[in-house]
Amino acid sequence: MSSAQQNLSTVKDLPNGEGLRFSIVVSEWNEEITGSLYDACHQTLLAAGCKQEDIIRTNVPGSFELPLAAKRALDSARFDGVICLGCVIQGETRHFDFICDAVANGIMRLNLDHKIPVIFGVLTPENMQQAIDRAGGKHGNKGVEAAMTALKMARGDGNRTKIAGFSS
Ligand code: DLZ
Repeated sequence: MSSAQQNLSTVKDLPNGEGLRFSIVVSEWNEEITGSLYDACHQTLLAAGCKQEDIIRTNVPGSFELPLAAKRALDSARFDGVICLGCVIQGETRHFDFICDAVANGIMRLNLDHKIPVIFGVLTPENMQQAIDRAGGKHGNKGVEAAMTALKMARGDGNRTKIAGFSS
């Protein structure tokens, strides 16, 4: 995740995406932010060698709906990975906490229940400026990171462990 301390959105060592199919689920809340996340994510997948026709975008009304749309994509058995993109901005009530907890838990559950990676590409900033900074601003673009993570996990590079004397 990008932060004031580090920007992980630079594309180096882009994993090979040839032959991989991805679903990208995009929340319509804070559309100017999620649109930028999507554009960067989509471009990264194309740069990795994914075919345009193998990248399917689905919109949902808000971040709370991301896990259900991701589950539908998983159940279709059409994809090697699902990328969830959203932006929940902290408000004055506890709504923020409920949405963030529900989305994070829902996506984690899908990861553990299915053999297909589901990526948490949801910004949870305190204000719009922090969101802008992470959606193509001074802290990079989390959409790039989400695509990189999806590529690594879909290829299996993200779950290989090297322990002395043991190869998985
Ligand atoms: C209701 C709501 C609010 C207040 N804020 C956000 C937000 O900042 N980001 C976001 O993605 N969605 C928000 N939503 C909508 C909820 O995610 C959800 O769509 C509704 O509660 C309906 O289930």
